[in-house]
Amino acid sequence: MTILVTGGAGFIGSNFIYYEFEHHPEDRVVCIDKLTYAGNLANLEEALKNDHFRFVRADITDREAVERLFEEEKPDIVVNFAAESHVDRSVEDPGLFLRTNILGTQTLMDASRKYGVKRYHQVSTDEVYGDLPLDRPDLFFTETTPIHTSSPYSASKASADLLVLAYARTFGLPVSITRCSNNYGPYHFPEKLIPLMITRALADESLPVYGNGENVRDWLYVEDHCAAIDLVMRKGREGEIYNVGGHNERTNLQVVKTVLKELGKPESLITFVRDRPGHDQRYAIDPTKIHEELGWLPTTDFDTGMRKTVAWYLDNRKWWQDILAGEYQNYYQHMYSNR
Ligand code: NAD
Ligand code: TDX
Repeated sequence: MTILVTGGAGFIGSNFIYYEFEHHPEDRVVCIDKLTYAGNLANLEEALKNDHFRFVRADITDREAVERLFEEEKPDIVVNFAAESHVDRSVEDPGLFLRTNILGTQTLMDASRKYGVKRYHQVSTDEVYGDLPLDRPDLFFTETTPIHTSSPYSASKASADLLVLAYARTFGLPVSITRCSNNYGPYHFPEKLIPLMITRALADESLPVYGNGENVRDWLYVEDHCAAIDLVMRKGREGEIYNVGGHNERTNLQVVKTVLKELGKPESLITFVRDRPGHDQRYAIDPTKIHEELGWLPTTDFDTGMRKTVAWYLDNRKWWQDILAGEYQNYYQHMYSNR
């Protein structure tokens, strides 16, 4: 079987490619990635040595390039990870998010229709449901929670989801969607909360916590997300949405303090900065459906996952130091200098 993975040079996509090689070594994996600032071929160094792997640098909104690749590879399954994924950047430049996240999805689905793929899987997010209030810990997102987005990023992801469901209903495209909570683990780009805090704490730099740090995220170790996607794209029911999360809610402040404790760094590094505009309060996933239908359960608890993640950043300093030495340096200045 040939699996086309889009955005495979990013955080979750690269972890997913390694998951596939480990669990389905008989399958061929083709990766298409534009290599934006978030895409990094170093993530795929090991994959590139595998005979069952091909990497193609292209933009998912480039119809000609996408169709050429489908013509050459005739993929059985398409898994779409490719996206602009950082909420703060979507506040700076919404247009880019709409192009990649919505029109890119359309381009991939048009090619999937033309070449008769057996399953088009959309990697979506819990952010499409908006947020939950902090004083209602009894509430969780289910697959029937109405879409209610807050940022240009989440609006673009929700728009893509609606388009996926429309292609299923109108054209009979065999689709599935997973909506996952916040991931963490190896290859996480150091603009996101956990890797940003690890890499800055290691340099004894201030740790910018937005607002009062009481916003809650539901954290899932990336390998558990990969297992869920693998299960849904192979065995999940066509046309269905599956929420993915492991009931691992933490305030941002708790997460940052966990990082500091793991690294043996002082809490005095924490600095409260101006809040993110439209900042979602709390995300919390109810994963009952994927558990009951497909038997999925997370296998890595938060403490173990954080230990593994911090160890990975300590063992792979060159990976993130190369990123910090590049264009990303300007990004930090631009986004945080006036906070
Ligand atoms: P990421 O930013 O680390 O990686 C995105 C990848 O997509 C990069 O390799 C980038 O080069 C590529 N890409 C971007 N625009 C492209 C384009 N136009 N054409 C081809 N490639 C392009 O993102 P991530 O954190 O790995 O997220 C992957 C997917 O999972 C996204 O769709 C995101 O919305 C979703 N998701 C992420 C999380 C999370 O916590 N990170 C949680 C739930 C869902
Ligand atoms: O410097 C920071 N300080 C801070 O307090 C950063 C970068 C973040 N935060 C806060 C904002 C959020 O409440 O930490 C929380 C997590 O922030 P991000 O890492 O930017 O993630 P989030 O906005 O929750 O979105 C992530 O999860 C859902 C991914 O980036 C999305 O792609 C995914 O869909």
